[in-house]
Amino acid sequence: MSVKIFDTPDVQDFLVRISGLENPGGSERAKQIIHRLVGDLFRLIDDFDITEDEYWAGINLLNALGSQTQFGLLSPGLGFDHFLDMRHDAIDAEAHRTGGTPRTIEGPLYVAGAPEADGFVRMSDEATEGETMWLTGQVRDVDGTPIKGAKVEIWHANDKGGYSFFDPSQSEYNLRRTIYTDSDGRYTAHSIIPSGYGVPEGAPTDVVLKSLGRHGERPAHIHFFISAPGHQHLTTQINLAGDPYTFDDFAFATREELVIPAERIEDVSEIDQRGLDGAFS
Ligand code: MBD
Ligand code: FE
Repeated sequence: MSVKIFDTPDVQDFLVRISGLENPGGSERAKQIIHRLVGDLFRLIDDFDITEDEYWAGINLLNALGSQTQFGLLSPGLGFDHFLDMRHDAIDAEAHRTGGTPRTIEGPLYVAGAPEADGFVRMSDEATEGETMWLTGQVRDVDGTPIKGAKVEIWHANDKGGYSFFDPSQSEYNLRRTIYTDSDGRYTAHSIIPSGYGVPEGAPTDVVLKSLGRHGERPAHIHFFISAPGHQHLTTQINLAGDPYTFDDFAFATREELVIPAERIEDVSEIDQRGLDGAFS
């Protein structure tokens, strides 16, 4: 049995009352957005003949997502974060702001207040297992001029794919640091190679992805915020090349230019020296 009531005057009048469109006070923008959002969902219920059981299962899923603070995880999984980046890219293109390292999504696991250092930092605590990774780079403006004192915030997972603050086995701020670039705009971090992240098995986000025949895996990646006075803030990531999920990221964050081949170096003493000098990139 299929009934369609959306286009009836009763439902249309009802929508106007729900969204307060004719009420004084409140926010015009909120009224219009709710009118559209609720209206689109009413129409969807009509068009797909959503049953009452399906509707209440949906409400229960939203409650589960909220109670486990997983909207921030479902959001990139459903492509909203990347869609907002695509809009941001288009806004920049229209304003002729081009060049530089591409942006990509922040994700839900940034934590403010990481320890700060100048030029060089060790990111991992003594208990952190994993293979040593040296991360080094140079912050330049779009013309290629190095920026001294730029703020480089870096955060990444451990070798099991867990992030400090979300993984209780790690100490506070493990694998999260802020580095200010040296006089050449360079920074160097000593850390460990991260593993990819996977959405927790059985979590509400996993339930949604499984219902779509999708997985919740991300390739190994390292997050960056780069900022300097007078410059646009950059949110980005790099991916370590060779991961099976590099171009199959559940969060759609991979961009070709951000896939970096790691270089294996055996002579540690030489690297320590080069790293501390900040003389390679
Ligand atoms: C992550 O580590 C992440 O970067 C994103 C976007 C989503 C989930 C976990
Ligand atoms: Fe991440």
